[in-house]
Amino acid sequence: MATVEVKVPDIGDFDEVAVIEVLVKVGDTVSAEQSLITVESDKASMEIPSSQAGVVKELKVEVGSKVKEGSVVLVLEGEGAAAAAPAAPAPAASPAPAESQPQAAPAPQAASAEAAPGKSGPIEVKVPDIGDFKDVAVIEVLVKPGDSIGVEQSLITVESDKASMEIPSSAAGVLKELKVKVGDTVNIGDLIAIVEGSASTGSAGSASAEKPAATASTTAAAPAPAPAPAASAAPAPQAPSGGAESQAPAPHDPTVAPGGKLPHASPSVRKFARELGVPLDELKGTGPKGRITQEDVQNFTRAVMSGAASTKAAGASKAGAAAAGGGEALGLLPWPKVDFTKFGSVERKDLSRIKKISGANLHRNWVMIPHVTNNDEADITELEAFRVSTNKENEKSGIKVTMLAFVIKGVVAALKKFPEFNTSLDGDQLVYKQYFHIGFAADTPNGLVVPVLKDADKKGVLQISQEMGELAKKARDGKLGSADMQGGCMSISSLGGIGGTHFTPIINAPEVAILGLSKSAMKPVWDGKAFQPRLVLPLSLSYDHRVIDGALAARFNAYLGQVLADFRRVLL
Ligand code: CAO
Repeated sequence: MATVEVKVPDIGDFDEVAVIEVLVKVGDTVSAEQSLITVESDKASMEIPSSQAGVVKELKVEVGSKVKEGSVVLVLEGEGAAAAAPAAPAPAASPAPAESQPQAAPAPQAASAEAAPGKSGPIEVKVPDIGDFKDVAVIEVLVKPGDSIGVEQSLITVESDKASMEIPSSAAGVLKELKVKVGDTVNIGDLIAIVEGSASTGSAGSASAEKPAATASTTAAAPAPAPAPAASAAPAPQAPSGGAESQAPAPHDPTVAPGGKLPHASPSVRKFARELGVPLDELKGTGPKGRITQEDVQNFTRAVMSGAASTKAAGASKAGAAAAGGGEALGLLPWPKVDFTKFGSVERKDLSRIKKISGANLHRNWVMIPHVTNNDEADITELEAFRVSTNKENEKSGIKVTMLAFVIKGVVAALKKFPEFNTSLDGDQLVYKQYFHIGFAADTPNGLVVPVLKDADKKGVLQISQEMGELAKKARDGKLGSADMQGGCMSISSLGGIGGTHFTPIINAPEVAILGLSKSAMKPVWDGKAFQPRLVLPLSLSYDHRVIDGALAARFNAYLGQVLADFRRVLL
């Protein structure tokens, strides 16, 4: 197999740059344009991509090596290797190289400033010579108006299809105006920002001797919205609407410390961390000068996954972790560990399979859905009389009609009148269902299950009663299939056969409401002239307050009560 040397291409005006990361190892199969090493000048860090595909035979550099244009990075062996010329670096001013010889991004000089060094007043900071690359996408904005910035502090990260690089400022002062935003494309000479200069304004490309080498890690304010691109060659992320000044509040970027400081890491490592959601500020870099390497990010991720470490994660991820079982993630006290045998004899039994499954679901739903319960009552005096007479008439059929079957029909009528109850949340969208499948909680010897009665709108009360009986039997016999428990629009939990006055049922996600029925009882109800003995059914409607307002819930429950009081309303 033929071998080829991959060399450092034109990296701009810089003589020698330090290798701070080696991203591949001997034996790796690399593709054309895959990043091989990260180098760092005193102004920026950048990645040197491979000019061709192949297998790494020999590495010619290591962390700490100094390289310059033409230095051999590694030796590749592969199909394309023989044919491909060594990655002869194209001079910055030459036409773009052939596709098979991608060129690394040159180290950008500090963004050029219009104003003369040392002058105070507004200074235009522009994109410096970034080599042959045209229309590079801005993937991060690292500063915001009002920030005090230093000379050579990184302002933005840009990304071509070959590499990402940071553009540092040539001027010190207060950032007055940003002229770019994430998603913009920029070219040499484009205006990045206007800085209200101070006396310390530096000249374009100047590299102060005292300046620490790691420009990418110098302090910068919280970046503007920076959606993580999927890969370095991914198209530019969608720009947020409006100019930089009118940008929406920045979404949480785990790679930026809460104080707005950029952790000491190269653009590719920050991007990698963003993709994994790793908070870089919580990592200790093992690279030179404490730089966070890709390996550090991987090790941290492994540690979190194995439970050996945890992040100071934001509320959302904490809630997720809590839903997965750990209350510690919510900052709660650990579950009390008690030796019950100290107080008397005990027996231990495993939770049933159903209890384990339903428990995890109930816990998630309780934690993640903001529940509110609306309690109301329905006068079912006439309906109960009708139910009793219906059962008498149908005695021979063997079908017994319970109140639950009527309530299912009543709930369908209410769902039609208040379609928000027949929805599911999907991100920022509500999915409105045009079918009416009603789940009902069934008590079984092994625990709670929720079979779903399909197309309740198309069925009469007798058919609903019959199917409910069959589903309840299947549930008790442990014979419900998963299809029997899927597709529910709203659920009903009836404890009416047992007792209670009201309770708070837990919503069966992704549904947005559940109706709890308690035991109906005769009550004195004032009819305007006198108290009348009426049979009253308690209704407890729990709803997802993200989707349903309290007033709507009260209307739903009141309407359901009216329907149950006079079923002719269903016909209206
Ligand atoms: N008020 C007063 N009595 C009621 C009533 C109510 N709201 N609902 C039912 N009843 C009566 C019935 O009329 C029946 O009386 P008779 O035996 O005299 O005819 C008796 O209570 C038993 O009814 P049932 O439970 O057999 O029938 P159902 O249609 O009401 O319920 C089913 C069916 C499967 C839902 C029920 O058996 C069940 O499992 N319920 C428990 C649900 C549950 O556990 N929910 C809690 C979930 S959260 O942990």
